[in-house]
Amino acid sequence: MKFKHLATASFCGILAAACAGGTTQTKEIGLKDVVGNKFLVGAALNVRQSSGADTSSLKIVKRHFNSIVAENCMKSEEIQPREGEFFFDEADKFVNFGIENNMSIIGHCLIWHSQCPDWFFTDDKGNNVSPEILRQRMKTHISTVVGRYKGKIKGWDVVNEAIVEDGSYRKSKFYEILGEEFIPLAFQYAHEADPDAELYYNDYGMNVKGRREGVVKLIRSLKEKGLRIDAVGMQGHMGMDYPDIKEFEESMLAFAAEGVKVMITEWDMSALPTARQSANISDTVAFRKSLNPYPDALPDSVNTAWNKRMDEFFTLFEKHSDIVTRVTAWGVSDGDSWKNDFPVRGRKDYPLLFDRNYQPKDFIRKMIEEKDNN
Ligand code: 9MR
Repeated sequence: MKFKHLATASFCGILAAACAGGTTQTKEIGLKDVVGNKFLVGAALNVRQSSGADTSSLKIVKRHFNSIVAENCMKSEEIQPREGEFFFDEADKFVNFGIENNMSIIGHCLIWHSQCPDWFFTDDKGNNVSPEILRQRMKTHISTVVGRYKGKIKGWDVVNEAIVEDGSYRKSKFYEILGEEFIPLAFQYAHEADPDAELYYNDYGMNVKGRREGVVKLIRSLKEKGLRIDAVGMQGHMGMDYPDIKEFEESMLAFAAEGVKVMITEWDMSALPTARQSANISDTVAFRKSLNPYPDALPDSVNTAWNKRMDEFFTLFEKHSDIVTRVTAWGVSDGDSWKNDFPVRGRKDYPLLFDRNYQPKDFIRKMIEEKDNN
């Protein structure tokens, strides 16, 4: 076999493997090789990526990640925009990409107050439907979507963002019509549709004490009802001054103590001034120049501080690799991130593991170089 040099990136990270015939084949080291089997490392894909159009991003995805989640194409407004009209084209491409590349595929998300079309909750006259009708609509939605990808999706974010900071239930339409019952029902329907799929509860701001306690109560109540819940997804939408790493760790341990695994989902860290600590997309703040201080490039001092803080969190995830089963970035490279428009529209942010030139950030590059030197 001829010497095969696959590296194209501008930093080292080549894993040499001796072949049986005495020749050498090389493989680019990725983040997934650094992490090994401690936990899965994933990225959220947008539709340009899962359809194959964005080839620069896909090089990164194939090299560094062994898990993917759909950033948008499986949300209810995308997949069932009108009652009974399912649109699976983009979700099919996403799932096929994962299968072709032998990745653990995560479904996001089945029941969420946001990006859920109005028809879900209303009748012909625009009034709220009865609990019975909403139950039926949830069941049809969940069993159709989960059923279509049965055996292909490793796990589903069954319910997203249903508990608020004081630990109480978000006053969503699901809650208004069904009360607390909508969560166990969603888990039950998902399990019936694919008994082998893992099932997760996913939320942001999970370091906050009230929400932590609310989620712990929720896990207990699902388990008391005999329902399956495999893990809690702790969305990792972070900033330079939040969350407190100790509080974040406390929540990780609190969830694990209830007998579920922990997944760091939706990981990104804004390098910009914090305008608001929320991942709820209606919580926006008006643009001000002072909130967009680095429109050209990130100053070295901020870049260093950002990498240090990301590294501290990654070290925390590795420290708890007995309970952490997946760490997923919310996007591939900075140019794609939702953070460029949230909570303030039109900022230039630097929140992901790869920069706008598809190069790994320093803390990732260092981990790869260390692995390469060993
Ligand atoms: O990143 C997603 C963005 O492209 C969408 O416009 C937005 C609304 O659907 O959702 C973003 O992803 C959210 C995720 O689905 C749930 N947690 C918060 C994320 C950021 O809003």
